[in-house]
Amino acid sequence: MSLKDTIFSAPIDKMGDFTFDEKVAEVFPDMIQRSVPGYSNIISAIGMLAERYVKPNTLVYDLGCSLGAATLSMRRHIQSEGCQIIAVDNSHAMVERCKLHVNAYRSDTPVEVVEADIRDVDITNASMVVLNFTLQFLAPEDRLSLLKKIYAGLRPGGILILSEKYTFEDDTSNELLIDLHHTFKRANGYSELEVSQKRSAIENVMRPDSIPTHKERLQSIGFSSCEVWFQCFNFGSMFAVK
Ligand code: GEK
Repeated sequence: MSLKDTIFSAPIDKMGDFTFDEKVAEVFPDMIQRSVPGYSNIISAIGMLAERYVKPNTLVYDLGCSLGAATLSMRRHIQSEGCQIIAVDNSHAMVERCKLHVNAYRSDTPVEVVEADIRDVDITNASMVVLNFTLQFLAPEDRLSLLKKIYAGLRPGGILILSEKYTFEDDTSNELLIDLHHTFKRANGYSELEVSQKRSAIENVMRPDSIPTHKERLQSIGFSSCEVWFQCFNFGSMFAVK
C-alpha cells in the first residue's frame, strides 16, 4: 500500500517548480493513480504489447521509469528468451525505490535500473521502447532528437509506446478536456487547492504537445504506423512501429 499524496494539500506561499524528489517518490503510486486518467489500463496494455512485440535476444527500454510500473508489467508478460529490460530515470529517489520494486521478485527477464538522463542513454537492439508520460517533461527542443535516437535503436518491426498529456488546438475542446481532468482529480479526493497548486507547480516543467504534433514528428522520423490506441480526457497513449 503506498502513502497518500498530500503534497499540495496545505497552502504553499512560494510555489517552486515540481521535482521528482524523495517526497514525490514516496507517494508516487497514489499520485499517478489519482492524477492520470487511465494509468492502470495503460500499464496493463504495455504488458500485453510486450508479450506481442518483444523478440528473443533483444533489449527493452523503459525511459523515465519512475518506480518501474511499466517495467514490471512488461517483465510479467515477456515470453521471449534472452531479453533484458533497461529502466532509466534521472531521479535518484525514484531509481532507489525502483530497484527495491524490481528486486522484490525473481524473473527470467533481467532488469537493469539505471540512474541517468534519457538523453544520454544509448539505445541499441531494441524491440520495444516505452516513454510512459516522460517525453512531456523534456524541453520541447530535445524531443525530436530523443525520438530519432529511439528510432535508430529500434529493430525493424520494433515498437515505441508514447503516453502523454495532450493539448488540443480547438480552445473549447481544450478547456473542456482540462476541466474534465480536474473533475476526475476532485472525484479522486483532491481538493480545489491541491488541483490548483499542482497546476501552478507543474506548468513550467511539463509542456504537452497536441496529437497532430506527435504524429507528424513520429512520421517525419520514419515510423511507418502510428496511432492513438488509448485516450481518456487530455491523456492518452500512442504506438509507433518502425
Ligand atoms: C510510469 N513511466 O509509472 N531523464 C530521465 N528521467 C526523466 C527525465 C530525463 N531527462 N525527465 C523526467 N524524467 C512512469 C511514470 S513520470 C510521469 C513517469 C509523471 C523522469 C522523472 O524523474 C519521473 O520519474 C518520470 O520521468 C515521469 O509508468 O509523474 O507524470
